[in-house]
Amino acid sequence: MTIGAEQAASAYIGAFVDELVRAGVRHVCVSPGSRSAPLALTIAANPALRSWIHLDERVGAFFALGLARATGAPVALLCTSGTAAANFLPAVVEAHSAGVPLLVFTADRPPELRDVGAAQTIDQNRLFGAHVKWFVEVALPEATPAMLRYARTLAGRAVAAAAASPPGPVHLNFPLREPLVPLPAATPQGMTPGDALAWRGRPDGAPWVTVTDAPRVPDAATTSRLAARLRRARRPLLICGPQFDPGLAAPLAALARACGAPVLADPLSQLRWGLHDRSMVIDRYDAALRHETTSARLAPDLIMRVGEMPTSKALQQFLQRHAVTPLVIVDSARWPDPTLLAAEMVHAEPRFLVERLLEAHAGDTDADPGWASAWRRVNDLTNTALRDYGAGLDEPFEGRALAEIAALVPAGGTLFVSSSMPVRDLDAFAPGDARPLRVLANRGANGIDGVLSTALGVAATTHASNGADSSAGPLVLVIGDLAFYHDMNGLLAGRLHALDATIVVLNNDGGGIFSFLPQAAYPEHFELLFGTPHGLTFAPAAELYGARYHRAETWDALRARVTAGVSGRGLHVVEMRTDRARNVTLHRDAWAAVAIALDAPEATRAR
Ligand SMILES: Cc1ncc(C[n+]2csc(CCOP(=O)(O)OP(=O)(O)O)c2C)c(N)n1
Ligand SMILES: [Mg+2]
Repeated sequence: MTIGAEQAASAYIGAFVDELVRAGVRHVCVSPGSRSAPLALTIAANPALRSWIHLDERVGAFFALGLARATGAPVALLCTSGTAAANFLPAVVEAHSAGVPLLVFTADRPPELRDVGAAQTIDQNRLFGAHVKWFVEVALPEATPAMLRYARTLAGRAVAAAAASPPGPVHLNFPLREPLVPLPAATPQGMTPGDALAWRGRPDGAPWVTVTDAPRVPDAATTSRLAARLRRARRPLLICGPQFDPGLAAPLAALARACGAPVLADPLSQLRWGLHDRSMVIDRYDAALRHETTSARLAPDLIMRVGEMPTSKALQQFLQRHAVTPLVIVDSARWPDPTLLAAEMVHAEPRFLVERLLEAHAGDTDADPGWASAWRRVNDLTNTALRDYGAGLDEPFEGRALAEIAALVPAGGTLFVSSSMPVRDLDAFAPGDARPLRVLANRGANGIDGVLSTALGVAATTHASNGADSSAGPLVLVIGDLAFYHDMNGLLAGRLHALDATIVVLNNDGGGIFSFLPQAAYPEHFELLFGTPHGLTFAPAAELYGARYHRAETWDALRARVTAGVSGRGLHVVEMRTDRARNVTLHRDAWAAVAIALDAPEATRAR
């Protein structure tokens, strides 16, 4: 039996989508268009796939990024040809930099309609350049057994490539001919068993090809060499930067204890908050290390770092100051060392290495017992100084706002922080505790774009939004006004998909971060080029998208509104106004309060 071209396309796309499901894909963010219709219709018809419609492709891609970050599994994106595809770029860049698995599907004209002035046609070949792990110009649909095997294998390979460590985006560009609707494809009769397999897929829902990506586990020699180094160190220091493996915290905290090493925990390390042993966790280092004598005095003789480069500039300067101290960095495959100080780069999955180091550590350590207690004393004094400083303020202060909001996220919930000051203020001002929290941010490329959309993608997986599908608690996003403005289109997803999220906008009428940077010394052009005031308030934006809106002018109001948001349904926007210039003064006063505490004799007294 011969089948028509339209039916061939249906069989081919059907096989591809069938294999996506068999490989574990569950979510597809779809934007409207006609060239992509055969894929969109096939995806929508598959009950195992959830289609999330997004009118704005840039929003859809960031939403997919959030979904993929939250679920840990590849999430697919689909759009039509032309600039629609180009709008995926910012999120693809972030996914590539941050190691988030995305399957980017773009529909395209077939070869005969390229470079001849056909509508909505651009060169989509390698559109995302070096920002994807794999690019495939997909073959035109055909329904021969060989091409169905190709479609099935392609889907399996794409999912595996996106998920393989380090995860990232892959781009498949699909040339499609008219008619752009799938027609039911009758399965040919009298096929060989092998050909029938290509048409129907393997029995029992098994994937066409199972891909094994064995984790990078360190060998015994590496483990025992590193364990011996840690054991011999007198002043070992562990540092955990941004990382999203929830299973790393417990073994890393246990290793810190076993080898007498304080562990500096970035707010995105998943180590600052949680039920694990937090006795060695240092969470006030950003403020403490701004104090020169403390930063000079607490000199380590071995540093082991896991995760991405931490956010704190004071910590970066501390690493430069102690450049002679051997620095060992552990990462599955990347080179996360902008300091260029690494003396050893260990390419192993951090959790596996840490677990093996813990096993190899017989319990003995040469660490100076005063070393960890000196760090703890500094941490405690800094903690008290910052807490007292914040408590004494009755005016809005962004540092205190981050501490207050972080304290209100219920155990099991997610705190998402925007780039710019929110992530830095969380680092400096929010102490950890025993609540298991997930703390996320787009720190791959540090963009202030797509933050609302990414956070709402995460919110789509929380318990309230998703019923019994998920155990994750509510989501709170803290975002600056420019980042909020940049991604206002993203709010529509909250309304369309009935998501629950609490969004706190710290509105300082511009880019507050720039007042801390050297360009602040150029007042004649500062406001125009960097301060960038806009004079907006976000009540109308909240109203446009059906979000509840409140302006919080006092700490009590902020607490009440965030508490109502996390226990309620729907989108809650809470706006707190701050003043950029005053904010700089308040930060400097906070560092001064810490310096007074660390200058006191008890800061250095041996216990
Ligand atoms: C897409 C993008 N554009 C520009 C920048 C540069 N940038 C970094 S921080 C910042 C200001 C952000 O302002 P806001 O979100 O209000 O946060 P605030 O600094 O006030 O805390 C800008 C423009 C960026 N990181 N990403
Ligand atoms: Mg701002």
